[in-house]
Amino acid sequence: MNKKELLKAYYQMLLARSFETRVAEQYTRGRIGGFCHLYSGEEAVAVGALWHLRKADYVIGSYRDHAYYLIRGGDPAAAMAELFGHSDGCCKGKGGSMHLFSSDINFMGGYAIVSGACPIAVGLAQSIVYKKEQRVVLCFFGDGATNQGVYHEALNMGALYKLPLVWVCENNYYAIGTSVARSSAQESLAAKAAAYGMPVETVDGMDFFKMQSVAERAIARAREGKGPSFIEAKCYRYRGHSMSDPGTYRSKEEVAYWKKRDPIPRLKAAIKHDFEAGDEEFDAIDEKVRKLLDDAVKFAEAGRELPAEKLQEDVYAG
Ligand SMILES: Cc1ncc(C[n+]2csc(CCOP(=O)(O)OP(=O)(O)O)c2C)c(N)n1
Ligand SMILES: [Mg+2]
Repeated sequence: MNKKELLKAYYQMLLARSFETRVAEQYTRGRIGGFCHLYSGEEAVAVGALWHLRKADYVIGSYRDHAYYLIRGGDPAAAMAELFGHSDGCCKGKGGSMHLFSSDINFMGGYAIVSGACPIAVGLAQSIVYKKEQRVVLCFFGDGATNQGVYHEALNMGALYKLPLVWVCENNYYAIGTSVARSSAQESLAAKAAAYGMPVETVDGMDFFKMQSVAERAIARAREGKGPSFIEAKCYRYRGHSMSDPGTYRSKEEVAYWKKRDPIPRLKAAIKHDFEAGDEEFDAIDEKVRKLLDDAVKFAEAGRELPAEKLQEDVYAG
């Protein structure tokens, strides 16, 4: 990858991280209601996984969904307005934090039900085969999803029918406060998925380079019609499960260990090492992100809720 591409990856990660910082501020000020889960710490997983996708490909994921939407090219202002519950949000304020969606960028949504996106990903992939399209589906979910019944049905069907799917498991070691060790008889989530007869890989999800490389192989395989692959990305969320979780089940040492592996300074250092990139180039990106998010917050502040009589619109298709 050249310097320009790497600076783009840095920009995407910084945008995702900084968006979450703004969301936390606005949530604390009471402007955002409902459940709200932040992605801070896991940016290399999403940026790396999505790096080799094409515009026409589908992305779908869990409720921790702001980063997916932004990295796919969603408008930060429309996302912020959505979180505020305002009518100019990407779902007219009806979805909120957990249900961002935009067919314009083929982001088929965040889903609040643990593993809820997995069977829908299978359906999307089946539609691709049925319509003889060239797209692939990339589906994000957490470690907790791997204990759900429907998850196993989805993995089985995807592999059985050789569907154009890439499964990306964000193993951040916890489902709310329950660790993988306490909830999964098989702690290797890759080993658990291997039972369905598809290639599996475990990767350092805090490393953008490793993440994109593993995803590149999986995406190419899906595109060639060879069927799904499974990626277990080991990562860590820096904040509690949601805005209402202080995260007291994790030790300070554990959080500090993972903060040392922060994917953003790690990528910055790599770019500086490999190319002649000065601080001013990073400062310019920081400034661009700051301005974009200032504007996003202003846009959200200026909006209004949808009138009550419009609430039942867009509920059913057709
Ligand atoms: C079917 C179902 N059961 C329980 C919940 C409550 N719940 C919300 S998030 C969550 C934890 C999921 O953890 P994981 O899949 O590891 O994703 P992470 O939050 O770590 O990204 C649970 C149990 C839910 N939303 N859906
Ligand atoms: Mg988890």
